Amino acid sequence: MAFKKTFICPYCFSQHKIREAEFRCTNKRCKDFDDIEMTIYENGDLNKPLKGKKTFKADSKISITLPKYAFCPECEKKTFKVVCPSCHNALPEATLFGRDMIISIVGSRDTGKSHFIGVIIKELIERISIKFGGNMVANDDDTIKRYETFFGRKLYTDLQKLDLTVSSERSVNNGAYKPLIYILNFPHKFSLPFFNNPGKEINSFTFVFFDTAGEDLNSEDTMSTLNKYICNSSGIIFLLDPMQISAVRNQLKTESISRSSSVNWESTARSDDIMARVSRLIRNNNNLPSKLKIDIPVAAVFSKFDAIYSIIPEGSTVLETSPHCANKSFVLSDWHNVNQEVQGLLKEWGADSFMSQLEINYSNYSYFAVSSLGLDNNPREDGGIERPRPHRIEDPLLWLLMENKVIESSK
Ligand SMILES: Nc1nc2c(ncn2[C@@H]2O[C@H](COP(=O)(O)OP(=O)(O)O)[C@@H](O)[C@H]2O)c(=O)[nH]1
Ligand SMILES: [Mg+2]
Ligand SMILES: [Zn+2]
Ligand SMILES: [Zn+2]
Repeated sequence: MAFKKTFICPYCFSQHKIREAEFRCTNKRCKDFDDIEMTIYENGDLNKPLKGKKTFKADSKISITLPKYAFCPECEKKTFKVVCPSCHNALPEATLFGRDMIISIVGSRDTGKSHFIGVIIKELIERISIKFGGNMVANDDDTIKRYETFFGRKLYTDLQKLDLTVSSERSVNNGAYKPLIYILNFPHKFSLPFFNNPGKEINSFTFVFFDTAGEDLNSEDTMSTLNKYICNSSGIIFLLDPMQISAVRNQLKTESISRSSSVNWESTARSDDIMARVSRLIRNNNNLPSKLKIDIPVAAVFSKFDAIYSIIPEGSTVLETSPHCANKSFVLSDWHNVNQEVQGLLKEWGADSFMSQLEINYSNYSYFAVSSLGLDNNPREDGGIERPRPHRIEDPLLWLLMENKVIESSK
């Protein structure tokens, strides 16, 4: 594999050349310094900056890549710890040597982003990665702790639906503004015939999830970290709440709606609005003229599919269980049907403006329908749920992995 020249920091999403990465001294006896970058990243008080060991650039006159270790200019001890020059967080090895894979999850408020993230991470670790012969592990203890605090404990131990995500601008003290970082190890898709090792080669990916609050997406100027997260992504999962479409609301009993939506839908930003904002943002950021389409693949996903299950025509493919994991590949025939069926529903429900936003702005997109909680698992009056048993939650993600040439497709 060719040497990687740049990396995207999985903490602050800024992009740097590999040789711009810095080292941090790990000698406990070395002096502490004010760490401005880390203080800014942690939303701390710059008058009382956080302290940390010396960070410095390696002396790389001899090498164009990053050396394995460097010597602290303060104490002269050897260190192997590599940090991001922008935020000073320690970089995982997979970030420096593997592929970056940011799948951004966007959507207006209440579209089910948090539930989707909470459930897909669990499913990726326990089922999906295993089925494909790989694994997924948290990058650090902090990711494990934050997953448990914000998602795992509620969904899988307390059996409660999640609260609305607090805006990343305001949730300074709870750590919700930090991304969840995982390392995805997948067998190499292409086994080399000359080497007698089919399936032995493993690809590592830094896999990052960032739970955004819907309200942050409503204003373009609060999007700094969010902005980089979206613009640097390898794929976008755009969640749509079917309950925000009036034709759907009219067909369903109001009682089941109130329990799967916690905000007044009329006051939330419309999905086509958010889609337009996201597209404008990527265009500005990547200097893309409006004639050219954005080439990041977009999965447009109906969340909360369980809530509209009753109005889906019998015999539809979206009602069947997802076949991809069992096939260890992305099954194109199933995908084709689902894509057609969901587009059909959107047309029927008059969501034309969203569909044309997608068409105008993106060269590669596809429609999906998922349920994070699962069929017959609409939250009760008191917020109680049964253990999530998701329906087709892996479909959009596996499609994006296929588009990024991580997994194979089959007919
Ligand atoms: N029936 C059903 N409701 C869901 C599902 N996922 C989320 N919800 C409901 O939708 C509301 C908003 O979900 P949330 O994940 O907080 O949305 P976010 O604002 O986009 O993060 C929650 O109160 C849940 O009750 C699902 O898979 N099925
Ligand atoms: Mg949320
Ligand atoms: Zn030192
Ligand atoms: Zn960083």
